[in-house]
Amino acid sequence: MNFDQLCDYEIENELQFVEIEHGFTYIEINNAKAHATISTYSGQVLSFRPKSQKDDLLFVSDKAYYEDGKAIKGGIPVCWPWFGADPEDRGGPAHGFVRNRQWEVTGSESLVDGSTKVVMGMADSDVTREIWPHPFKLSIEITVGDSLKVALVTQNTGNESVTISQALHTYFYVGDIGEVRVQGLDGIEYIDKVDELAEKTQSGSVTIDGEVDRIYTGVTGELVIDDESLGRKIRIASRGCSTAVVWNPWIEIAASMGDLNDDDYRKMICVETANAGPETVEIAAGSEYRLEAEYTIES
Ligand code: TA6
Repeated sequence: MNFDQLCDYEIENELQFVEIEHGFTYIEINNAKAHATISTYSGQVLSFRPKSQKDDLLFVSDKAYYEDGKAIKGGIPVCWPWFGADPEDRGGPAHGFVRNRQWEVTGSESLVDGSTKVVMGMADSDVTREIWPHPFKLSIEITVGDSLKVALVTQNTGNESVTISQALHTYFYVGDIGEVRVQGLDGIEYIDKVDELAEKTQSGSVTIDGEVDRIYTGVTGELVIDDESLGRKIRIASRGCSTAVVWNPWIEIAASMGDLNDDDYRKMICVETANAGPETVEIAAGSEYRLEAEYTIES
């Protein structure tokens, strides 16, 4: 899809395409309610800021890689058709292969409530079937308004059922990680990836004072990131899943990552809407599956 073809999806004074120095194309949405930046490489929201807010919803690393085949560190990376390591041990990349490649724009729309919707997608090809031997259509619907809505829609276009795991691996911007509490997980069981996959139960809010990498299972309600340092709360309403992943790399892992500054661990937290860990999703031949998240900032 060349730049001229993309421009067919422009909406005057609302949705524009911008070519970026490193060869990527961004979708810039600016409507009466909010501003958002979305990368067509990786199908990834990089910025969302309601007009009423001074700070972005999302964290993006200053040292993020913008290179074909690499993931952009920050925003909302899409992990699909697996979360974590390749479950079939075929040597596929961590967190799947769609955050590392170009998506097509397939729709854009100005909605009656003043929001703007854009849709991107991809389908199986010789290249994807080498990594994951299944036919599919994948699309991401992004709606930018008072809230940010993201829906990841998997269509099984083959003749056999497929099993996937997936996540919206959202990096939220926080003022200072020491003043952040994740609410809504009290009493919920989790797998602790920094303690040999021990099964534990959350007591109270999640606070971060060391490396945290947890897969919470059986999550039913809304989650809230209460950030006292920015004086705001982020509400996360998810559908199509009962798993939430909470990740902060803390000091040593942040320092070891080439695409994070040493002190970035204080400025971010990942709270992920996922079908992951024990929760995988089987999609029957010819069916589709929706994983949805809506993010609202309150201050
Ligand atoms: O979602 C948490 C996690 O799987 C961590 O285990 C950590 O490996 C992280 O994601 C890596 O994310 P990245 O975007 O660096 O690939």
